[in-house]
Amino acid sequence: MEIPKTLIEKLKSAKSIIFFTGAGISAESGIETFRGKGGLWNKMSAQELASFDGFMKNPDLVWEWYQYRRKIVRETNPNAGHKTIADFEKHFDEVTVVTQNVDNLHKRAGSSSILELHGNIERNYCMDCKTFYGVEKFLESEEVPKCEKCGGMIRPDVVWFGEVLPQDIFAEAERKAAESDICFIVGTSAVVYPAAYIPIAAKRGGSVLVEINIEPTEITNQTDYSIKGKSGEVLPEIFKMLKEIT
Ligand code: BJW
Ligand code: ZN
Repeated sequence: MEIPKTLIEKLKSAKSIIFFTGAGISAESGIETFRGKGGLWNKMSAQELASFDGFMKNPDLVWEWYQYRRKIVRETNPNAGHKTIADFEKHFDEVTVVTQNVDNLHKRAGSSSILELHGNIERNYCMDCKTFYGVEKFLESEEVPKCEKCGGMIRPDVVWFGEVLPQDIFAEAERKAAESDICFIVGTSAVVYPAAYIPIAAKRGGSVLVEINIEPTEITNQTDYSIKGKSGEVLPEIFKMLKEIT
């Protein structure tokens, strides 16, 4: 793994950093990615499992799939990539994590400013009265539970295909991206929109784009630095080099 010295120099004078993260950052924790080798969408239908229509067609199947993934999330832990991102807060005035992940691992690693674009698998809400429920509430339910207040169907608080992202969170993410000095793009294929506009907003605002991924992606040719490697190895190395010169 080759970390360019000029990147470390740029980091030295940076004040505001954003990390735009995707499923790849959690791969080393044991959570499957969606695309690429071994990705979830290679063996399962995205349309059936991650869309409103899919849920309405077969609610219990979709619910069961989310319960299965929740169990995996609870059994895993943040890895060196998540932890290093949290450590960046010790060195920079402003560090924002903009994540497409729903797994809560950035929070568990200790990051304090996290914008979740696609929701959080550890929350549910009632489709009728919009009451929110924590993950513990229906942990043992094998079928879609009913709301305690109104009897409505409970669904995971995640953003499915065709659904609108939480608008205030997306707007805040765009603003932080445009104001950032450096934007790390970590472990994402950068094919899902509108989330993939975040690094573009950063670039338009003059930010330096740094990609960390085991493979080239849709955004690679727009980045200033593309570092090939696992995020759990590359991020700690960058942080180590940064500490050595500051
Ligand atoms: C490593 C590594 C290691 C591995 N270290 N790296 C054009 C413009 C705008 C929208 C669209 C458009 N064309 C189509 C659309 C619609 C659609 C979309 O973008 N589709 C594309 C796939 C084509 N977008 C939507 O539907 C969005 N909503 C929307 O557009 O609303 C507006 C609207 C509403 C109504 C009508 C019309 C418009 C919503 C998108 C919601 C995405 N939801 C999911 C599921 C979330 C819940 C759940 O988890 O179950 O979000 S899908 C899935 O993809 C998940 C992810 O957050 C998202 C992104 O995936 P990510 O994180 O990039 O993962 P992978 O697997 O793709 O990549 C992993 C990467 O890691 C790889 O590159 C590996 O190499 C790498 N890696 N190990 C470093 N150790
Ligand atoms: Zn309700």
